[in-house]
Amino acid sequence: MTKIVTEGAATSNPKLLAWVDEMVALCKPARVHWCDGSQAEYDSLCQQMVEAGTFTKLNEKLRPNSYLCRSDPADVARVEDRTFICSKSKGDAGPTNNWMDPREMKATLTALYDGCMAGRTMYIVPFSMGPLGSHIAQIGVEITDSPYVAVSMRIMTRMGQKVLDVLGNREDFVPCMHSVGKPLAPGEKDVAWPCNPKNIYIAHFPDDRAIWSYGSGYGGNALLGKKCLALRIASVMARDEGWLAEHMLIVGVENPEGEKTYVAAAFPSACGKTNFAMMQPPAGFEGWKVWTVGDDIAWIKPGADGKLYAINPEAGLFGVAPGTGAKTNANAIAACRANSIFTNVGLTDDGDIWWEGLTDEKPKHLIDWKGRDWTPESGELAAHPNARFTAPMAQCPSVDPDWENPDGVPISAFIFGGRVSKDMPLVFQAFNWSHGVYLAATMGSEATAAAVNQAAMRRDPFAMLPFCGYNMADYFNHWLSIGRKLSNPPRIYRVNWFRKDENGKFMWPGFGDNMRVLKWVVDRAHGRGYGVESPLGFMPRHEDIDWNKLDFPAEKFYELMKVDRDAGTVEARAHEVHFEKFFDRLPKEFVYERELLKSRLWRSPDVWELSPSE
Ligand code: O2Y
Ligand code: MN
Repeated sequence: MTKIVTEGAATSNPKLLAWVDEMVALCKPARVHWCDGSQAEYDSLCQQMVEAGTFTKLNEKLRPNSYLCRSDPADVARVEDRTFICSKSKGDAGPTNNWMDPREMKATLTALYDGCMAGRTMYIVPFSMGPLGSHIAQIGVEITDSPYVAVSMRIMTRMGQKVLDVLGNREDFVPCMHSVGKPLAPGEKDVAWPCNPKNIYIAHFPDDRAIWSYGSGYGGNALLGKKCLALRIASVMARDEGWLAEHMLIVGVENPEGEKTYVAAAFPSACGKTNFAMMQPPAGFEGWKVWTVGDDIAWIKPGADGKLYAINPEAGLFGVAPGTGAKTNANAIAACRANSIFTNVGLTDDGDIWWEGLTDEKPKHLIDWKGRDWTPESGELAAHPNARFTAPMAQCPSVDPDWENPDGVPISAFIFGGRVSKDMPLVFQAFNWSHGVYLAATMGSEATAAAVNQAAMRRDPFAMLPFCGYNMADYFNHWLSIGRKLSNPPRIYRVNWFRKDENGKFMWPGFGDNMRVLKWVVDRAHGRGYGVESPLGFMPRHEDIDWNKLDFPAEKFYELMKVDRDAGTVEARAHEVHFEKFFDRLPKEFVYERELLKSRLWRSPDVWELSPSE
């Protein structure tokens, strides 16, 4: 056998070296490169991708050190139906995950990995999820044949030699195996975005704490630190070790007196999560500031003082580009002003990027995400709807000074929100922890903009449906048991920015005005604000919300907050259907929570309304 060239970062970790040797023998790459995480390495990999046609260097004046990337049009998003939780028993994966026997999955993937990197470079990417050396952080090592993955991991995680130094000879790293699944025959010309979209597997082995991915080079399928490690595998670690790995943003809300309150929030996709994470307070909230700790994932541990402390395990933003503009999210736009990668967006004639919603005025001409000429008259999208910007978190103007605090930030409130056009009030607070867990477990979003009917409601408990690495009923029980350990648990809230009036118009302005709701949330978390007991939870009266510089009459607010008894009862019955699939693993508390909800509704008027006299 010819000896292959190995270069880059160095380690003497026996377990890591043995695993890499094993994967080299299996995948048969032409070269092996250990990523050191340096700028020089990043620049050289980007240049290599420019030469391969994968990247286009953007105008250095307009978008310094940044690149456009076009993926294969068949490889543009996470593929949930090819995502597997391969726990020993099917029951441990639960009814909401695809399961395959781990031995069968390993046999299938070992056959696919055999020779899969022929003609390519194997990159060894050591990374830390969380600040280096933090007691909450975890180390992973991704083996990949994609330079796009290697450079993206440098933005999204702490990556390179410094991670190997912290790891030393420890054995507790998460092995993350990835291949685009497109070996090159001798002399075969490569394509710009190699992938194997008909044969994708994103496999998780919770019992081994390992990840094996094959066939896709895109996003969450390939950058294995994000959804695969930081959520699916970490949720299993968290269950076993008594902490929480959550699909949540983290913000610090600072009032004009300088008091800062940290809040974590979970929203399913298309509910404005990134905008909330980088919220700019509206007129009337001068002196208030919303700081960003994280926009997508939170790792949360109980502290010795009985409070919960959270870190953002990521170091970058992998945000949805379309719809993000200076008016909707100026902080995100500023974050990707330089040192960023833009995947599947439009390329303007002056060498910058554009997507729908970036500016009000469309460019007269550009090259679209498929590399074709585009004009506003084309009748096609310039950017793919799941086009992404990858940008360093540190470049976000609202980044919290404590975002890399290795001990995390103390969490005072959890917010859960879906997208519901009818019957779901703007905001209410759970009566207690177990009621809050029930609210989070039953949350959902409408699949379409159509009027609510239960069939159209996609339940997404805790916004974790695609990301929980084990049985979700066990996950609900885990949340209940965490609450029991806390002396001062965070308060829990449900929000809904998307209620519509009888003309189909949104009743709540959203965006920066969500600050008004956030202020009440924070006040309540400190035991200051007032809350009226409604059938659903504690609600603010009109006078409990700060309306400075917004004309929002009491009648309109009470319309936004009202509870329809029959609709609420239909919803409560739908919870029963939603939970049926979990059988006897479901927490008994949920049965009682549902019956309490029904009883509160039975005893309420047809339409329960707050009134100015309340
Ligand atoms: O399509 C992908 O691979 C990205 S999915 C994603 C990216 C950033 C944050 N959240 C998500 C998500 O699906 O929740
Ligand atoms: Mn997400």
